[in-house]
Amino acid sequence: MTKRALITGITGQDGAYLSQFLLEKGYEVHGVVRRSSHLGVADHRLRWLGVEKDVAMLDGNLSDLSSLIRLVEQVKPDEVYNLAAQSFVASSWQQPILTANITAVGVTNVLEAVRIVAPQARFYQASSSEMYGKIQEAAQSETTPFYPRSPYAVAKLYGHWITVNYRESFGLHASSGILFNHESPLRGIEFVTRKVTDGVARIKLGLEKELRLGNIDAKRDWGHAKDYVRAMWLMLQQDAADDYVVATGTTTTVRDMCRIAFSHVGLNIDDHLVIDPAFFRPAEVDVLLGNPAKAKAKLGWEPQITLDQMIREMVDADLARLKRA
Ligand code: NDP
Ligand code: GDR
Repeated sequence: MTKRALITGITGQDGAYLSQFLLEKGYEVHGVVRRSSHLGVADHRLRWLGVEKDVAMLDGNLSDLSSLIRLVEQVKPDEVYNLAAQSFVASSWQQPILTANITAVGVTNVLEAVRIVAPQARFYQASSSEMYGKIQEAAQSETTPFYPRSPYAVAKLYGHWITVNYRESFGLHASSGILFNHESPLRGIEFVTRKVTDGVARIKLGLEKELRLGNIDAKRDWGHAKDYVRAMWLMLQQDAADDYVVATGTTTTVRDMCRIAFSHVGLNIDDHLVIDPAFFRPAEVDVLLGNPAKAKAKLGWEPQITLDQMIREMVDADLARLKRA
């Protein structure tokens, strides 16, 4: 029997890689797409991976419960991956209420649609290392206390706990993946890795002279999205639902991540990097470092792509894109 997956956030970075992964496994893939005036470019990431014709795009919105109920009735999914969110931390101070409506309450909408229409379906919630926020332990695991530091992180914490609650209250097979930062050539341009690789490619091609960033002392545990979507799927293949940290176990400053990008094209970071207070945040998460021991032991998951490999892949993809333009 062909398995059916329903993915919210299918037009985002992870939605694209997860679609490709599930299609390779023989799944029928359906995705929720919100209506916008830019329909036609919504599937640009799926097109980059060459899978846009293999997925069904369905009209819905995380803030509209009736649309989600209708889609779950229509698709009859075996697995539901809730990846949709207002996912940019910096924007969450500009749009805190929208962030709460989509990134927090939106999770309850998806869970309700599953509970009412397809309670046997397995559910994945895209939780985040941002929930740890103000660091309390050297390496964060599933038992580390949370201390969110942005409206986004507060919303994600709600999404995490409502997932745990629906598992405990209604017996749903609902798992929460606490994923640390993961990137790729399909990363949104507003996030720091992609901003850096795009900026370095532009400087290399003579299109720009400088790269303006905020807090380059922040440390992140960066992995590749392609590795991380595999962990999402593995969680839903387990007999019992659970929560898992997904991380590399290595942390790097924004500054050192930039160095990888600049040196890949033979440029000196000090000649081009400018610190711009406009990119500092009202509250910062200084250090994130995950402990993926549980995912390794129970899921047999391990990352395969290093930060160096990933940043070089991203710079090369940006160079190729800019040369085509
Ligand atoms: P993206 O920002 O690339 O994608 C977000 C997706 O959500 C897009 O498809 C977007 O659609 C969709 N979306 C936003 N609002 C709505 C809405 N109201 N209704 C329906 N869809 C909506 O995120 P990523 O792919 O990077 O991340 C996937 C998930 O994982 C997110 O929930 C994110 O918060 C979480 N996460 C990400 C991490 C990372 O490092 N990437 C780490 C930990 C968690 P549109 O194309 O129309 O904008
Ligand atoms: P983050 O990712 O907030 O960790 O959330 P982002 O790449 O935006 O920031 C990482 C760190 O870099 C610092 N930084 C800058 N960030 C951006 N975007 N732009 C800059 O110019 C800049 N300069 C310095 C930031 O201050 C921060 O410390 C991502 C998202 O994908 C979330 O959805 C996800 O939950 C978390 O990762 C885990």
